[in-house]
Amino acid sequence: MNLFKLLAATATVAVMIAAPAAAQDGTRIALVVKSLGNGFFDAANKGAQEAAEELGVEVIYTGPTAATAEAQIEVVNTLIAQQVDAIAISANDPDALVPVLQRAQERGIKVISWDSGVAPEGRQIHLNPSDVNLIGETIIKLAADYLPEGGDVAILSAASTATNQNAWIEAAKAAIPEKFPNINLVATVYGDDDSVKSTEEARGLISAYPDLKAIIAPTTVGVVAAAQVVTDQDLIGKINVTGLALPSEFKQFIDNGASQAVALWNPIDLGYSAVFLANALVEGEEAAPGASFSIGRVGEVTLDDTNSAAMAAPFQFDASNIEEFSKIY
Ligand code: RAM
Repeated sequence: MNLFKLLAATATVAVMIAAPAAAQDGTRIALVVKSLGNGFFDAANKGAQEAAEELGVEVIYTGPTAATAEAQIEVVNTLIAQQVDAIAISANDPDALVPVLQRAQERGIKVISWDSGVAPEGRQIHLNPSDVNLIGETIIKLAADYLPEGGDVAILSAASTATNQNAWIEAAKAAIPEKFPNINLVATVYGDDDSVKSTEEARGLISAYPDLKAIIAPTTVGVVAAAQVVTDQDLIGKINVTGLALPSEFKQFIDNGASQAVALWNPIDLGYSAVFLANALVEGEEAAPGASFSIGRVGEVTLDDTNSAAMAAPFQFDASNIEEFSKIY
């Protein structure tokens, strides 16, 4: 690998962090994230580097500075030029990346999506963190559990095109009428996994909906921003912030009461598992419905009819356990 060429090519769109792990067999797997500077993806990279060491491959952690599909296309083009062996991407859009990822596959690069999926035409495997319907139901339940009388809730999401959040929101909406009939979802807004935008959107929700009882943010960036706004506006006890949160970033808001509980899967395990799947394809394993793949110490996954699989169930964090988990991720 020509490091100078690599750095020059990526300088305008992304910060490239070459992996410290020594590759034994020359295999290079790129872990492309929605955006850099997100603690969730940093934790996933921790697991990815662990898998790299175990498998004797190199993992290149990369992504754009802003969570957009356009910026990810530039990152992928750079990786094609570098002739990496595999790309494992958490996508900012299910469709916009398909052409560039098809081009990568035509050049012999194996492509999987993980966390946030690419449409089946653009990848060989997709790894969901957990079952999509289960996550959708979980995020509504987290709000409903603390609203015995029901009431108005709003969703603060990530990018409006994010595959994962959109799928979870759809599943959440589908669960409301039957399972949570007194929950009234008044709005869904998008903070783009950007702290500033998420803060503005949280403030907007609070001023537009005076009876708001909960903000559900199925994004680790949005949930922190919303909890900070609730704290700053002295609304603790009036608006419960919940959703998907990284315990290390969110513990302070369980401690101060801005949130009763949140959920997440293990992001370290997710990055680790993605690298195992990408490497299996590099080693010649075939992705097909019904095929099983080892994800190392995390276990095994079997592909469904869209070549997708799910890693593990989400885990709930509250005052009883967030301290312990905040030390891990
Ligand atoms: C943010 C990202 C990521 C999502 C988590 C829960 O960090 O949007 O894709 O899985 O939240």
